[in-house]
Amino acid sequence: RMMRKNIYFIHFRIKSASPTSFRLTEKFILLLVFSAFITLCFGAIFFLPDSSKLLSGVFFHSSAVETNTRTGTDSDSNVAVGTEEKILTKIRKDHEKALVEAKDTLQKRPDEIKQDIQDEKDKMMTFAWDSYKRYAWGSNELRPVSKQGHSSNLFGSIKGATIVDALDTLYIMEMFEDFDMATEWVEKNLDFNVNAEVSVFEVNIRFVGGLLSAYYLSGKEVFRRKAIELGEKLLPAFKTPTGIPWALLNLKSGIGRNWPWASGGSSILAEYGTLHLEFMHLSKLSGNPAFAEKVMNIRKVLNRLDKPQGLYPNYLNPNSGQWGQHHVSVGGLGDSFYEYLLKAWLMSDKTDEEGKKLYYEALQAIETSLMRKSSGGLTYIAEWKGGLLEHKMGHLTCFAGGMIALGADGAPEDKTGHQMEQASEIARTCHESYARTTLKLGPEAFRFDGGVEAIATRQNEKYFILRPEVIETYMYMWRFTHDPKYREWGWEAVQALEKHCRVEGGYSGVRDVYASSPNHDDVQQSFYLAETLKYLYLLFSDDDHLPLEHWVFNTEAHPLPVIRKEMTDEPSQLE
Ligand code: DMJ
Repeated sequence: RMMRKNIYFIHFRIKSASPTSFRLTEKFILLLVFSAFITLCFGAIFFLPDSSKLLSGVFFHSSAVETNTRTGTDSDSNVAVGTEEKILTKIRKDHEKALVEAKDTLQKRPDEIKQDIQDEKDKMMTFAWDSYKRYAWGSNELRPVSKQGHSSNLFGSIKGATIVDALDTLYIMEMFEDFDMATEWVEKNLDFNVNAEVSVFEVNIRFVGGLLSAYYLSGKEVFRRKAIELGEKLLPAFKTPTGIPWALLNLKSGIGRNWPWASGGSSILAEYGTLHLEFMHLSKLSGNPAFAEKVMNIRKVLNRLDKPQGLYPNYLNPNSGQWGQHHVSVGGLGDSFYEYLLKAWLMSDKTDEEGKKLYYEALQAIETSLMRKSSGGLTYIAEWKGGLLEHKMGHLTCFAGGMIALGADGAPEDKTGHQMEQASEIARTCHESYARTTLKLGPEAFRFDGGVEAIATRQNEKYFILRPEVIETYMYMWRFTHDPKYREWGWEAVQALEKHCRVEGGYSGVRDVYASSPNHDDVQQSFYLAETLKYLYLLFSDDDHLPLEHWVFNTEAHPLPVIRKEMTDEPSQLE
């Protein structure tokens, strides 16, 4: 507006000037234009690329290379050489200055990016949320292409997964009107009295985790009440001979079972091993020790078992308490078990020494038996099947960069630097898995065999479903190193998401990241709002926004406060 005002002002002055002063102004303007032209010419000569050659040609009728080969016997040319050298030295200095400035700009870029992404993230979250509101309000997820609700059977007939998963993101991004709207929906509509089978793990990380975070951030009692109510509904899942819970549970009958495809009726490591954080908080908030007892018992069962090469197989039979197939993975079926060992220690104000010991021992076994470097120098975490390595790394496994960075500080035997190095190498590999695709989005799994590195070779591993793990790792790496490349990589992901995943009715996954144009899967996953957009936001936020010393993120990116020894039941304030 100021500029427009100035323009009006100049316009007015010119119009109202007398004919004489008008001619004077004309002369003045002419002079100005002329001197601008001269300045431009000089500027072009000095600063255009290859200006040294241009200078040599224009001023000395010889190239800089020729000058260097001169003998210096001719006095005229000696003068020229001297002058030229001065100019070249100046150019070199200017060049060095320009390099320093470029480096500075690069340092500054994250701030610019930050501004862009702060605007962009608002737009992204607003768009994802508004689309869900418009087309799928109350359903679990949104189908952004067909513009309707989507209900995954992971949640039985519990509704509103996106609402509960997004609550804390809305709060953190200060979208308070939407947060209030979501709160009202929870109060009136979130109902766990359903006669349906749910995934204990999924309901715990998304619903219990989401409600707990919403409670700790906002202090609203409804979230505490609902989290405890749901936690109580999950308790029958632990009624097995060993106390290792079932994967699936009917919330009405309390009858549980395991996935029919899981080795000999086994429970899954990443599922029964990813209850600890939420259940410790449930005990704290309810005063009921049962929650904590159930998850501590899982530890006891695991402690009694032999671990092949110190590794934890993905399958454990809840009846016999014996391992199923000896498959080991830091990706699907195993991933968040390791994450929760470390985070249990951190969330306990570093009092859970057993969690700490188990985490660092497991990480050592992973390093020895699963972590490998490709011939092209990329570090990856392979999978282990009955003693044989499968040189494949999942998108899910990419969270490990962030986990290892988060734990590096407490690493035993001076291994902090070593673990930070591992974390940064894993981040680099995962970035490569994005960079080597056409759409610049990461495949579900990528391989290091048959002559490829960090590339998906099987058609059914080429999809991208808006997963957060790679951005999660960038966020942790940024917090611990402040290396601008992590923000740049995050920004690359934003651009790819905007270009290929954004459709008219929200954000969608894509079926093949190597295709020349995206084929959309028509699902806006609830974890896109819970995790992907939240981690992106935090990647570009200041470190004191949800500081890692005070908050521990559950595996669905729901922040839970560290339980201080002296902590009361009062909700924490967002820092
Ligand atoms: C999320 O639900 C959680 O991060 C979980 O631990 C693994 N998979 C999805 C996101 O990819």
